[in-house]
Amino acid sequence: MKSNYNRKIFSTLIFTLTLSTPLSVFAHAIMVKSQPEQNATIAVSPKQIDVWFNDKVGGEYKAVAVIDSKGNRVDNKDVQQELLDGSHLYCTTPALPPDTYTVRYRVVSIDTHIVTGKFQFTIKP
Ligand SMILES: [Cu+2]
Repeated sequence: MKSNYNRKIFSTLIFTLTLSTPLSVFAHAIMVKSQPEQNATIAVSPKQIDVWFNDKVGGEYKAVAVIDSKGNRVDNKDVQQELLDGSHLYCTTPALPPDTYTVRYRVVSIDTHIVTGKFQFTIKP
């Protein structure tokens, strides 16, 4: 109860600061790079999916999911955030058969905004 209240105060404070502070200080997260790259066609299943943002993102509520063309989630549900680079999230995947996959991500920006997005890559036969 108390920590929820504190979190609300903190969020409000961050929001207020965001209005009066240059964006570079409390950045809204934007995906800037991924591995595999967006719309890439690759010949071998990746072992890991990497997503990088323009700034570090929050450790809570982070999610990266890999979905096959039938809508099944196929990643190992083990999303992690790099300790020394908080802008980098990754999850591992089992050996994936040829298909077009959609990667969906969700993060909380330092400016407290929730950011979701997706991109695709294809493993060719
Ligand atoms: Cu934002």
